Amino acid sequence: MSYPKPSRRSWAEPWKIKMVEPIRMTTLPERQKFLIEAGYNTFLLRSEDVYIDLLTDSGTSAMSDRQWAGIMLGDEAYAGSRNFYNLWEAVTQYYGYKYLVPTHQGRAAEHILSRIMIHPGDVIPGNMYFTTTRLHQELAGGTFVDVIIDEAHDPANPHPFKGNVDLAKLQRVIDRAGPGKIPYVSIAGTVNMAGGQPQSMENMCAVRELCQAHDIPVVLDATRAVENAYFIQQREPGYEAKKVAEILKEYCSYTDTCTMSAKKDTLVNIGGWLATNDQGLFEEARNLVVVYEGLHTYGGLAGRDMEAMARGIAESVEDDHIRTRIGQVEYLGNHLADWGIPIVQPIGGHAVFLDAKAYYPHIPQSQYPAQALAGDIYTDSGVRTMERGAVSAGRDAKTGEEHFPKLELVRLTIPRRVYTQAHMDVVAESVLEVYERREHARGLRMVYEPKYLRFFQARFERAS
Ligand code: P70
Repeated sequence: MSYPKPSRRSWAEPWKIKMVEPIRMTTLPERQKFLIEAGYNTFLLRSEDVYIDLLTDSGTSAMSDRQWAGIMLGDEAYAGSRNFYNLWEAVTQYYGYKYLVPTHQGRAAEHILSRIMIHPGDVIPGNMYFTTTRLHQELAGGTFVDVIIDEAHDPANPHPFKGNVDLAKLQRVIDRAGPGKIPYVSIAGTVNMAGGQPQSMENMCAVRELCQAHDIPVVLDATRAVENAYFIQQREPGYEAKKVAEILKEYCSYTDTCTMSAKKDTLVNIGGWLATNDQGLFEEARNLVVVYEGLHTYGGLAGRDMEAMARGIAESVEDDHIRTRIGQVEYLGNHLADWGIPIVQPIGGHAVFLDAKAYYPHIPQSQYPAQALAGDIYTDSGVRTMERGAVSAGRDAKTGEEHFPKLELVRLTIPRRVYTQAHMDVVAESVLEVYERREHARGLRMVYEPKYLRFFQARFERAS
């Protein structure tokens, strides 16, 4: 008897499970109560009341036995810890920067960088805003200007590199502001708020060239640069035979400095850094870190955290690891797309993004459809997701008007090495269930709005 040969599950995990953490399923009435108590904000739920936690991939990865072994080798000296030097070596080896200042997480590096480089009245162009990055730029007196390609704002556009900078837009910003008012160009790869979309190597090179012509430094948000490197390997001609590690190093070589939230790509629960090739910036950052974080050889971290990070960096650039990581995200995304559920295309590196405007077209953006959808998915199945739309976009720093971004999304973010294929199936079934009941969905109104990064702590009620 003949049968069709099944296609290979090429993303199967290059590891096996050594330890498990029980999770608990709740009942529907319990979840309805928990969501109201949390003010319809998934950030305010208790993790114990969550079944599958897709809030974020930040600090939620599973460490390897090698990393846990490194935890036992923590050198907890106040100054000059061995683990600091191991981390510095790993950052230089894999990302290529000469100098390293560790920080407790990404926003701490953004804070220090912004304080040093930005002066009141400065303009910082970048490939779409990120919440914490933009806030630190604004707190330092700068204004962020989005120069990403238009395709990035269209959830259905299948452009393979939706993280690319529109060079004409960047040139216009430079002409208008004058290069002297631009302390650096802020590049992220991948672009979180666009749906985890990558930037091509070609585009990065072109940005570099344009900046060099005007003597403007390029600063990379390297938080998910390994995932970006994988997409370059998969999609950009000339890179298919190169290792992800090689691509990562080339990508970073077109930048002067990077900030890093090591809680994502590098497979640790806490940590970050600022790395640079600019000795003057390094010395200033090393000095400022002692004001806000801790001594320059630990930056708010324990020695053991730095060791886990050094080891995580090496694991994170392995081709087998990254293929599995993104393969799992694509597995979930393709499942949903096959059922006709509106998601951002192409599927991103760290998450699948639901297009809440297409999901709930009857809910106006002023009633926060993505916030409502995240709540509805939690109520259905205990799966926790995150709003990435109007609530996250906040208000204009000058006018106080609410931003209503084109992208009104719910992010289903996949932690690394944590959940199984069966978990992905449960998530897909719940998203489908909520989609089938979409006509009955209702919007929300905000009843409490904090001043900074409101999405973390805002509270809502059902709109009448
Ligand atoms: C997420 C997390 C953090 C992050 C990032 C990029 C591209 C910098 C940072 C900051 C956590 C988060 C942060 C703000 C809003 C929602 C969620 N992203 N750059 O879940 O790093 O968190 O270490 O200070 O994605 O996407 P850190």
